[in-house]
Amino acid sequence: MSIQTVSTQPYSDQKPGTSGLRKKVKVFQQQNYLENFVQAIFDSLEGYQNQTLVVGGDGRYYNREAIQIILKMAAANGFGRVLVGQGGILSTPAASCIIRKNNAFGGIILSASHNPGGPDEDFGIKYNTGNGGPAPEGITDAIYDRSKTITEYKILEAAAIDLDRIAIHSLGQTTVEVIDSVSDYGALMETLFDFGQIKQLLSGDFRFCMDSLHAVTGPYAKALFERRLSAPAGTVVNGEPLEDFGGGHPDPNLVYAHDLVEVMFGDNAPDFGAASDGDGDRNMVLGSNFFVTPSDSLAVLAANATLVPGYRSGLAGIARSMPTSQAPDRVAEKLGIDCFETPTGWKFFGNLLDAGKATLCGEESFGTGSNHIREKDGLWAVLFWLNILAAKGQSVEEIVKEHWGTYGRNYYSRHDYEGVESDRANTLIANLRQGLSGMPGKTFGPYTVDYADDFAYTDPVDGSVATKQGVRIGFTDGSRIVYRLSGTGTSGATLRLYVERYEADPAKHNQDTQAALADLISLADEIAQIKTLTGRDQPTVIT
Ligand code: VG1
Ligand code: CO
Repeated sequence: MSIQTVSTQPYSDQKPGTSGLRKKVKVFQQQNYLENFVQAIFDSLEGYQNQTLVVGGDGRYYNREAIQIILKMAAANGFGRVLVGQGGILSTPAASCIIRKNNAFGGIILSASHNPGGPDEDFGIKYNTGNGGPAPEGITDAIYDRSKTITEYKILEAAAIDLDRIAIHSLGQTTVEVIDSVSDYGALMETLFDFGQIKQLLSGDFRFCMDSLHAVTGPYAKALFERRLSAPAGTVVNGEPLEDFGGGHPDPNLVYAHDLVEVMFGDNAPDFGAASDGDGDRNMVLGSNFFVTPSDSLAVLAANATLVPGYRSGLAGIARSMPTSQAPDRVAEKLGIDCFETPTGWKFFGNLLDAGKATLCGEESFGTGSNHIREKDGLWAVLFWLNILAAKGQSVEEIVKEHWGTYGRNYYSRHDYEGVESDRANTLIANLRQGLSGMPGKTFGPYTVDYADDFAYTDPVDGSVATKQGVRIGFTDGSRIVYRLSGTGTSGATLRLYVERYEADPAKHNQDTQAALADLISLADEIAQIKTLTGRDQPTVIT
């Protein structure tokens, strides 16, 4: 086995977005495209000689080929040990768990998360650091810079590793261990939740449906819920990971997880329903005929955290991404703890978690997590809900409505305009930015603008600054409109509009969300001229 140094030409488009580099599979299959990016990652790091690297992905099309390339490049670049999930499978939270448990130098996760998979769909790759979390912007910027000037990469000439059997292999001087994808993660969950109490709930009359959407959580959910926690066989549906996720979007929301939504809003609906995304870091939770918004979910978990063994001693703080509703802020206020507001993307939570400033984190995009790892964690959120349901003996709807009764309700919705021409989307945002300084004090019907800005964030731990993270317009009654462009898409631009209104009066807590937000939604269009500038009459996805 010899190390080859291969000459290459740089690509100009390898800038990581909200969560790693995501492109069409066909783009990744171009000559040396993946190799260049992997070498750019290694070239941006220091001190990894003889250290451990964790590698795994969500099982989508091209996962296995990519892993074989990465293993040979890790060996040629001098890693001492590589841990790879069996079959190339590691959910994003499991990868984070394994990096931390093994004191690895870092990890490479292959996923385009909730984006579709298959030969004509999406692939993705991202680097996580030794704390188990997504690389911060300092590192992703360095990787991008390096990718623009790269001239060669190193790869070992060797046969492919058998990824399907748990075994230890030698690749040149490097040890490659094919490990069980589930066991370390399952053991961590067991330290956090009252498995006895949950088991009692799941083995009784309580009915639970977990939809893994043919993505990575299938094996994890079956091991945890059906085997370890005695839920009936068949509780986990669509539990076989498929390279194309069965042709769907592995995105746990009301639109793409429609089979589950039909079950949960049908006759004789189960008590609890949940779904997770392609790489297992997102979650959607539903009660019988009842949808819990991700922002409310974070608030409810925070308010009830001390019912769960891993959080018995309380929370140090809560963190939420800027567009997430302010429901968690109200819980933090009552608990007398901080609530941090960060830019979109889990990488911004890492420092707060490492510094012990936040215990729970969440995003409106169906992401919830805690300091147990450094990624959002879909099945963790499902277990957290099950633990609360078991401890309180109430239904999902009762728990959420009681929560609104105590804290008030933040009506909240996100409208996505997918596949908009990039020029049109950029013009819309540029126009908004230009108008910001004149906004405060303006009135629109009953709404008076309190503040208007382009969100900037200074990390309270390392002082790093992130600018241009989304246009916010806040009104004097606490309502908000937020506009930003997605950083995870692979074609055209996706405009995201986030709308929020607070309602203190319990008599007004049972309105339909879109109706309750209707005047703000039309105001959002009036201010940004969404219909005119995007050429779209309505959003592609409403959550
Ligand atoms: C989206 C979400 C963001 C999330 C990111 C990665 O980003 O809005 O909250 O962190 O996806 O999630 P964007 O830039 O498209 O809005 V995942 O499950 O891809 O790892
Ligand atoms: Co994901």
